[in-house]
Formats: sequence, structure tokens, C-alpha cells
Amino acid sequence: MAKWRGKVAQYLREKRRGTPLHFTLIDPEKVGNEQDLRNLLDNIVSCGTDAILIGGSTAILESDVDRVVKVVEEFDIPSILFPGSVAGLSRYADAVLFISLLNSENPYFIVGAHVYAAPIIKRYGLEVLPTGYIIVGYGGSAGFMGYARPIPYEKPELVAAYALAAQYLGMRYVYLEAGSGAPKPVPLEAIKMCRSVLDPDVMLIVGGGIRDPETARNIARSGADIIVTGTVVEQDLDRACRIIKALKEG
Ligand code: 1GP
Repeated sequence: MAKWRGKVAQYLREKRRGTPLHFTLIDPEKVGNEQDLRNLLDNIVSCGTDAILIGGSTAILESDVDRVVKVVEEFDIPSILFPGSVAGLSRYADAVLFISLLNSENPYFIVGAHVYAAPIIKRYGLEVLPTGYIIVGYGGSAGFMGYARPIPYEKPELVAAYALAAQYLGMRYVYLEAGSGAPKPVPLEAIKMCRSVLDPDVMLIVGGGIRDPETARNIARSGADIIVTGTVVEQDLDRACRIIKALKEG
């Protein structure tokens, strides 16, 4: 029923007035059957995750995304699409991160896929969260598939310059991505510099390579509003719960 639709941005803003937020990333290519997914969601939602991001950089069919969104709908939590391509959309979701991969070498990923996607998003009536997506360091599949020119880990000022450019282009969310499974997350220095240049109402999302509570807490303390974890949720639910609890305890 997409009952959060039109209310997701407001929900995130209001919740952010409290503790930092946590998003759980579900890759439709990697989940097992529906019951496995239901069990995973049951656990992660009761641990206190704030929204479910659904997406992946490879091998996605809209029907797979639909299947995941339909299970998320059974829980009292927003479903937000995180599409790697036009096939990453679903008519059943609440919202979509409308991501421009700002440091791509290929205009298709900056504004190209978006032109195919926009009329579909309109037809589906999804809530749109305009997001500047910036790939740092490792990059993983997202970096490779998106023809990114990843910003070196030791150049935080370039990350901040991209983030500010995103804000000046009118984006309301800035997503710093080290890549799924990254050996190192986005450096704290880059997060701090982004936070210091961005308006407070621009939400800073950080993901990639976050595997333990201490790292997550330090990333939040450096100024991230939203922490995303994917791999750790797939591999070790207890640890994922400890990450969420650490964020909520501050
Ligand atoms: C989402 O890529 C992240 O931005 C997820 O990364 O799989 O390393 O948690 P992990």
C-alpha cells in the first residue's frame, strides 16, 4: 500500500532531530526466499533500523525489487529504492533515492538513466529524494558499473567540494559511498569536511565498509546523519544490531 509515500522526507527529518539514523540495504539479488527475508527484517526492524534501502549494482530485475518491497510492506518501516539502473524501480515502494553519480565519467550516470526513470517514477507516484552520490576510494561494484572516478581516500577536500556542488545543484541528500564491502569506509576527515560545508538541513548519508559499532559511531559523530550497512546485515545480524544500538546510544 506504500503507506509512507509522501511522508518519507518528513519522517527522516523528524527522526534525525533525535539520534543518527540507520538504513539497512537489501540487495534483491542476494536475499534468499521470502521467509528468509521476513526473518531478517523482523530482526533488523526490532533492533531499530529506520528504513530499508533496496538496490544493487548488478543483475536486478524490477520483479525482484517488487518481491522485496512487498515483504518490506509487512513491516512498519519505509521502503526506499536505491536503484543502480532503471530496472531498480518498483511501483510498490514508498520513495526513491534519485541519485546522480556526480563523479562518474559517463554522463549516463550523472543525468541519463534519470531521463528514462523520471516518467516511470511519475507514473508510479514514488516520493523522490534528490541525492548527490559521491564515490570515494574503493568504490566496489557501484564505482565500477557507474564509471566512477573515485576520489582518493586522502583527498577529503575534494569530497567536500563535490558535496557542496550537490547542495548548490539543489540536492537534499548527499551520499558518500566507499562501495559495498569496501576494505575501509569513507574517512572521518571527509565526513567532517562535508558536514562543515553543507547546510544543516542537507542529509549526509554514509555507506560502504562499515562493519562494527565503533566505526559506525565515529562516522555519526563526524557528522553523518544516516549510516547504511548492507554486507554486515547479510553476514552477521547480531553485529548489525550492535551497530544500530551503538548509533542510537550516541
Ligand atoms: C551502501 O554500499 C553500501 O552504500 C553498503 O556497503 O555492503 O559494505 O555495508 P556494505
